[in-house]
Amino acid sequence: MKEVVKFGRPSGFFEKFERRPGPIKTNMHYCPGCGHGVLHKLIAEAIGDMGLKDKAVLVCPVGCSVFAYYYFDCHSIECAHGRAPAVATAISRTDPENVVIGYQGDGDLASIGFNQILQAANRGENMCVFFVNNAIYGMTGGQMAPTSLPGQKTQTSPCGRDVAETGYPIKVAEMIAQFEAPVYVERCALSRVPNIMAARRAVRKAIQNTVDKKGFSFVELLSGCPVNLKMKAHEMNEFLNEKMTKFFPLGVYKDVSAEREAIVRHTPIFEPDQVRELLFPEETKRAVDDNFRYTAKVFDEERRVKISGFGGQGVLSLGYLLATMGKLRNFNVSWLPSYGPEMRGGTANCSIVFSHTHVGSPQADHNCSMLICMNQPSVDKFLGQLGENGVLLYDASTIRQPEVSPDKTVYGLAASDLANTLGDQRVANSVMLGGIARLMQDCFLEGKESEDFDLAVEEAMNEHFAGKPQKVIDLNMKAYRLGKESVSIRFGARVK
Ligand SMILES: Cc1ncc(C[n+]2csc(CCOP(=O)(O)OP(=O)(O)O)c2C)c(N)n1
Ligand code: SF4
Ligand SMILES: [Mg+2]
Repeated sequence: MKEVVKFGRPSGFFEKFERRPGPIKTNMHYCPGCGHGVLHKLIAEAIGDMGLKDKAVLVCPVGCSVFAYYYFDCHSIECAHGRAPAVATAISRTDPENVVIGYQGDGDLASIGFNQILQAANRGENMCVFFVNNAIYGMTGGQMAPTSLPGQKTQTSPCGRDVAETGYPIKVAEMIAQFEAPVYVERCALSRVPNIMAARRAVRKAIQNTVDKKGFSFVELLSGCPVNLKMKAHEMNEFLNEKMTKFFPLGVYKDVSAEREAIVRHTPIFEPDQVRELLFPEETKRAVDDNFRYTAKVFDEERRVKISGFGGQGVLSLGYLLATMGKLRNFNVSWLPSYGPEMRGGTANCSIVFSHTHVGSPQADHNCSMLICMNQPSVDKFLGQLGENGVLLYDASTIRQPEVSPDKTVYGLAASDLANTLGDQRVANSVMLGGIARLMQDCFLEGKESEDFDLAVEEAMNEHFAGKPQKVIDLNMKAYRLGKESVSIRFGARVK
């Protein structure tokens, strides 16, 4: 008699399972009677028949089906336990032409990764997910799963699942169907032939929805694990048909696939200027004015500034003012404060980085372009971080004249004493800002940009002290102007 093969190996499977270790390269590794093998075949048939071998991306879980990629002749990726929905989201979003197929067990999906699947479903990611509910942790030897039935004996519930202790089995299909976004949710069983044929239809429908970009489709499959449930084949089928379906009724829980249009997601914006314009429309409008584009050579590279002193000297505010000026003039800028637990008297410093392009690290701890010190310990600690050709500005009221290498430029300004003459020690930082203006105009800025510095200071002060009485802004501007005209020490490489 001639042998007729009615249902051969689906073309969505490899001819031989070369990745499988050991000598047997034609059989799957699943136990006899396991539902995974049945579902694999349904998916492989669909991938082959629907011509998706080059487009399908199978997202594999941790569990007995961890090695699903041994078998499927399509793209595949293995994920950390429960994280398949996040990985699948990335694959789907990076290329909408990918046909993303999630595959998860009940421990993977309904326990460690439960939040992941709910969020992916709620976002309506374009993917289909096949959820193998075998009411047990199969791979690890039969511990209770979130879907184990009340009274079900497992390794971790030897007397049977006690709902008073561990709650009730989670009905995942029903939960997912409650969300607005999913288009199709069905529960099937991999038991007798009519059920398997219904599962076959469900698998194809879910995959077709993904091809059509309809969004999230979910098929739960009640599945056998005869080994861990310690059942013979016919007992396993009875368990699925009689016991599991009582708690997990089969059927379609939601199907709006026909009504839903294909999803159109906005193309993500990667252009920093465009993002800035969207987030800060007003500031961008002001800052794109030609006057605000600083073209000085000093800004050809990223510039790192460190400001340091005692807490209470306004070190952080001075840094923030500088950062605000940078922001108002369309620089990318970062401000990173660092201070001890004591607000006054302790040490404080901050890093400010200006750049025409992106800011790498916001930390200025080496190769600084400018170091501004308001107490002696700051000079002692940070002078070594001043880069080649760097500029130091120090408060000459409190700091002795530092010794520097010939490439450095040094500005000294008796900021604390000058602040005292204005009757308020707290404006020493604005006096120092005047010193910064002087050194910027001496060493780096020219023409329009040099003139603009005062305006930028005024705008930054207005923003920084917004809501404070006008006299606060006036006093700080006065301190700034005083600082600018009072620099008493200048020497080094850049001083002509
Ligand atoms: C982060 C992490 N925690 C725990 C495990 C151990 N572990 C491996 S598989 C598994 C449960 C698998 O059960 P299920 O998802 O139901 O798959 P099944 O084997 O039943 O198909 C667990 C807890 C792991 N691999 N990684
Ligand atoms: S342990 Fe259970 S789930 Fe795992 S392969 Fe065997 S039958 Fe299938
Ligand atoms: Mg399981």
